[in-house]
Amino acid sequence: SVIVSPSRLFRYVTAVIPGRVLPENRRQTPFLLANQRPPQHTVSTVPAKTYLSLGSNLGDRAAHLREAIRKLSDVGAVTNCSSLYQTEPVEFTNQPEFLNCAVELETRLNPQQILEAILKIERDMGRDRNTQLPKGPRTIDIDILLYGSFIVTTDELEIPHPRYRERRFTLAPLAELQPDLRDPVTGKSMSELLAALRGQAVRVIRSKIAT
Ligand code: PH2
Ligand code: MG
Ligand code: MG
Repeated sequence: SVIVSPSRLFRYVTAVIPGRVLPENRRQTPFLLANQRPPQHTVSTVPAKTYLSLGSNLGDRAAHLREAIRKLSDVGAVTNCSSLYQTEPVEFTNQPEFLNCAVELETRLNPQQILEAILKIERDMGRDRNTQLPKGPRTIDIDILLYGSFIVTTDELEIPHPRYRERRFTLAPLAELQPDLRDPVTGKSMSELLAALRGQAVRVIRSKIAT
């Protein structure tokens, strides 16, 4: 039988693979055979707890984070927000300091639907992926860190976020919200992952930002 190309397939499949853990170098894009029907249900009856990382390093950064959190209430119930952290830029270091925070969201949307919703929020807030550098200055960046304990690997999405374990600007806010939550890939808790990091200055500039 014919295998549908992963990019075409992705429009059909809600690629949520419960409890499936593959080593980093063996992650596969899920595939369906051409004659298989795609799952019909893309909206879950049980709300998933998902954790997002928000960042801004252009303009009124705190206002951008607050606006993004307000807009996220259309995507699901915002059930918790971390403190606001001022963080040293990592990876692409020649750019202004960021403000970062983490948000807990309960939603019945699947990961692809969440991705579409957050990309729309980014666009509505002036983020232009065609003209701005991928890791450069931005008014707002919203990343999905965790979606329950699911592991999702598709052409467009990788959950858990592939780099969140190495980044203090994602882990410090997340560990503040859920220190004992375990990463579904490594089995380590957020506080263990955070304790393993070196460098990357972050400091709380405001506790528990208002929503
Ligand atoms: N985002 C990046 C790259 N580097 N550094 C900090 N401190 N905060 C960020 O949000 C950030 C970054 C790419 O998304
Ligand atoms: Mg990012
Ligand atoms: Mg992003």
